[in-house]
Amino acid sequence: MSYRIPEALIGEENARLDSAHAEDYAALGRRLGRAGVDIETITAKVAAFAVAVPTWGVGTGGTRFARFPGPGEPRGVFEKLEDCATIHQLTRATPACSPHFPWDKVDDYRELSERAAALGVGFDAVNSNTFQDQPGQPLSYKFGSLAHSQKAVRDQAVAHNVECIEIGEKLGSKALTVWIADGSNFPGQSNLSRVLDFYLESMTEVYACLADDWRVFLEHKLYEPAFYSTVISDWGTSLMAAQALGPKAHCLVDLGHHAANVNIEQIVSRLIRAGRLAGFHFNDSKYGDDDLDTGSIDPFRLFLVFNELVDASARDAPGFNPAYMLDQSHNVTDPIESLMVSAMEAQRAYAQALIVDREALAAAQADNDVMIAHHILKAGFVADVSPILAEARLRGAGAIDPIAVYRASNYRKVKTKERPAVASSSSGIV
Ligand code: RM4
Ligand code: MN
Ligand code: MN
Repeated sequence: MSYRIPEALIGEENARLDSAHAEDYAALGRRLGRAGVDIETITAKVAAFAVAVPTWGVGTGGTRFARFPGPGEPRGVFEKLEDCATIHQLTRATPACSPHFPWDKVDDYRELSERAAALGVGFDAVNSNTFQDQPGQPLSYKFGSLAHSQKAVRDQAVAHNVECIEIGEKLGSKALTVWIADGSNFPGQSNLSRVLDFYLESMTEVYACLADDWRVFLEHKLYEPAFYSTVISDWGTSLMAAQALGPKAHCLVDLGHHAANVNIEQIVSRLIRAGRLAGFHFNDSKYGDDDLDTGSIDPFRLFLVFNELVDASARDAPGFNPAYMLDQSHNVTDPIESLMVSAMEAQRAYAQALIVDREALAAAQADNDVMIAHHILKAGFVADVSPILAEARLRGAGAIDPIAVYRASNYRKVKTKERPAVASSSSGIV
């Protein structure tokens, strides 16, 4: 049996921190209470918040220049599941993982489901991959996939997406996420109208294979790997496509997939308004699709996104049911540590948005009292809600300080022995 962090170690580490934590939680409770916020309500909501971990995120990522693999990396999906389960064990915030095919292909999906269940994790949206060629693949995706100029390539890409749905059904997933790299590098290389028609034709076939309780998430991205035009480049195109396909199609917002300075929270609000927000791929960025850790560069923007989500939930926006996932590339950190911290950063932004006084905010907005409106919103962002997050973990038998327990456990060292490196590990994004 492979190594798992002993529950006793979590208990010991928690015991060390417990009294200081209890003091901090009580103090924050009193502070929030004075502002009319019940800390218990917030803690319960934070405890119920879940964000999925991408299976491709637990391997070390890389850039197009190099990848520097870390020790003890998972060598296949079964080992990726162990790492996902460890992240959940300590944070209690990541009960599901989001698999990517064919990277996570196995012969026996029942065995995979059973292993996941034994580890205490489930499966979120399945991701298709028509942005790379696989060994032995008959036709190349070099010039596109679902929107390729040739029908035979489009058919192959459709068949792959249908296979992903079939695999997802075996794993208990309820959604397919489709991100395509299709686009062009030169003006004139492709017909900008025709490629969108091809995409819609292909996606109509994929859509037809969705069960009644399934959804398809369309993920837009401005550029890269195509550098002149991208077929599903922005939320406008994504929404147009979702509306053309039908009610099961929704628009997924990957935070890194926008032009610099774009107002992402406003995009989120528009998609909610249209009843088409699929959910998120959380990450952070400075320049482009950097895939840096969630909340590491611009936590205020993350808070503003959550502010829209809490606002939508408070007014019961029709069709509002977002799926939360992380999508990051960990090039210089231990992926398990990055994913734990990122899940907690998403929870932090959520908690901060929950404590905003929405009635007072609406009143200030109605009065055009600009400074007070801004001040009310900002009060949520500047509040240190860490004790709420720790309390939610503690109540779920997680760790008050997940990083400390992880380091004390020597998990990575043990896994390095358990998982001797193989020549061609499929871990991580390069
Ligand atoms: C893309 C996109 C997709 C992810 C791949 C690995 O940029 O974000 O969601 O599946 O990267
Ligand atoms: Mn993504
Ligand atoms: Mn991306």
